[in-house]
Amino acid sequence: MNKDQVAEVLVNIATLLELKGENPFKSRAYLNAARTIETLSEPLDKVVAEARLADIKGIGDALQQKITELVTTGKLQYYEDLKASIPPGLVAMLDIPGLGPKKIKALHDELGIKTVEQLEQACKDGKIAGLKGFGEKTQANILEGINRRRAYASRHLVSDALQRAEPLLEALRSQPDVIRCSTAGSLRRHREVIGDIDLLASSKQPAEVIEFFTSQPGILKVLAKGGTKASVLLEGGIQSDLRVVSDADYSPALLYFTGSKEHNIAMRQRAIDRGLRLNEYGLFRSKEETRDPKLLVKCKTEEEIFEKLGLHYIPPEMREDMGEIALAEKGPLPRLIEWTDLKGSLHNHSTWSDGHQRPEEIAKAMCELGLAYWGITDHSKSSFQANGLDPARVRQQLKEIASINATLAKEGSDFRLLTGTEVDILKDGKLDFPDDLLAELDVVIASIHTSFSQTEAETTQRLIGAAQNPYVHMLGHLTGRLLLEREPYKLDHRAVIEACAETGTWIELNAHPMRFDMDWRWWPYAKSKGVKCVINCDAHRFGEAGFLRLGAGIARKGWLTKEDVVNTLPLKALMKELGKKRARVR
Ligand code: DGT
Ligand code: CA
Ligand code: CA
Ligand code: ZN
Repeated sequence: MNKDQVAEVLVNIATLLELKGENPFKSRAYLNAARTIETLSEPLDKVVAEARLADIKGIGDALQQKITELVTTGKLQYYEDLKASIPPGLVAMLDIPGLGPKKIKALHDELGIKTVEQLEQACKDGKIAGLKGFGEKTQANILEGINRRRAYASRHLVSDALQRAEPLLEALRSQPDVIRCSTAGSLRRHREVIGDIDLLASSKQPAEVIEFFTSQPGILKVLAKGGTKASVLLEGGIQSDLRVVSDADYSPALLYFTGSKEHNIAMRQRAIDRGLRLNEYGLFRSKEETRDPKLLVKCKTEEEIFEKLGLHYIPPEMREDMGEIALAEKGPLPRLIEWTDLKGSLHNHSTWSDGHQRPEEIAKAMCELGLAYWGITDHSKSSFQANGLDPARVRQQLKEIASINATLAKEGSDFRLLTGTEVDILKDGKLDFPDDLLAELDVVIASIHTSFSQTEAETTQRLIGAAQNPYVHMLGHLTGRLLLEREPYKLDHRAVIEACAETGTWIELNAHPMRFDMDWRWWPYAKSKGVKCVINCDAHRFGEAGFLRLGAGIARKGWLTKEDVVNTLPLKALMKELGKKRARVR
């Protein structure tokens, strides 16, 4: 097991101990150990092999034994026994938003509730509201949480869907009977959340392609299998549909199965208005619904179908019936941003707060990826749960980063780390750091991490206040949502966007696949007001640099071009932009 896997087990143990009502210090010890392991600068197996774990602060003999067992055998008997000692329904309840181990234990002890179904019934019977520490509001929240969890269960993050889809698509591409193939549906449109993975292929031997597809690794179950269609359930719980058509039918089928449904309806109406018919089999010269090949308007590509309907090509990400058809009628669409246009991420964390690598390691890794810069914007002091920095530690960090940059310069590298902070916007709208400290930093992101249940007016005012601070470059993850986990807090997007426009403040497109925040639906409005976007990884570890690619996909859904996104600029031009808002007050 690697560091992250070991840390995950330790965190789970902490939660289970809490669920059992064990001494809180015991579960805190596991949490601390998890964090220590995650941020260990040496390879874990080396430390284990040399029996040096117990030398590390916070790891005693008992923990050393357990971690050693995990690393060497990949399992831990203690953890297995602990899991077996708790009704599985209680563990499942942990997924319900707003329910933590303490509350679940109370529900179990007081009312004997062991399953989510029993909990739902108890809420409906009004039995929860009367419990000490619960009340009407909590009862309603739990019920809503249960319903939401049910709705979430059949949806998947686009990152997870891509990870499952890419090997399947690769395999199809290598299959000799396949002529063309692609993803379709919401995945091709790069929606933030996906129902299922739609795949399309063209072939003269559809049955062979179906056979090949259904025998791929990673398939839990073949749900349906015919001569030209198959549905499978993939490991991880995502369903995937493959359709195989003749190559002549490929483009209309791709257009149709890419959707969205609303975009398709608008396209079909457009065809009808021109005395044509558009369906999954093609574009036909007909006033009635048909698939008669004699009436077919031959189109080899999607571009040709758009052209025959008097439209410029619409990239899949824009096919959401949000005005793209009217735009494509007027002229070529703007050239949307590509992820390779991005030169670095401005919002990221290091071991100084809750990140997993040190600035020095990060600089090396991001430079090797070919990026031009990388912002280190750790949390501010109020985010104590994320090990936020006080001003003294920020100034220490500034020195460390200056020395890393000096070394880079000496080595002739053009790559630079940028100093910064993700400063908390406090409950009352004030920032967690004074202006003089913010003025010393290259990049200042202001984000909300607390008091999510304020009114829309309060939250909006908090965000506008932050935008009005001359040292705040951008607002981070605007709505605080966690896709499939936590709903956004309420805010007036228009008012915040307008305040950003007035003050010259940028808005982040947080590219973490659970966030994609600000939502893509608001970017055309922000763009119309002249508000710039910054696509940030909010990376806490190396691998998350890859979020840039996902974030660019969402930016494309928001109709953004390279010019709309600040971190497409090279270092020098970026530094100049970072100085502009501040220059207004000097
Ligand atoms: P999802 O799977 O819920 O994330 O969303 P989609 O958009 O992938 O929807 P899905 O998988 O039900 O259908 C795939 C495509 O087929 C969809 O993007 C557009 C097309 N489609 C599905 N149902 C209809 C429909 O009733 N009318 C039209 N015009 N097109 C449809
Ligand atoms: Ca789909
Ligand atoms: Ca589907
Ligand atoms: Zn944050």
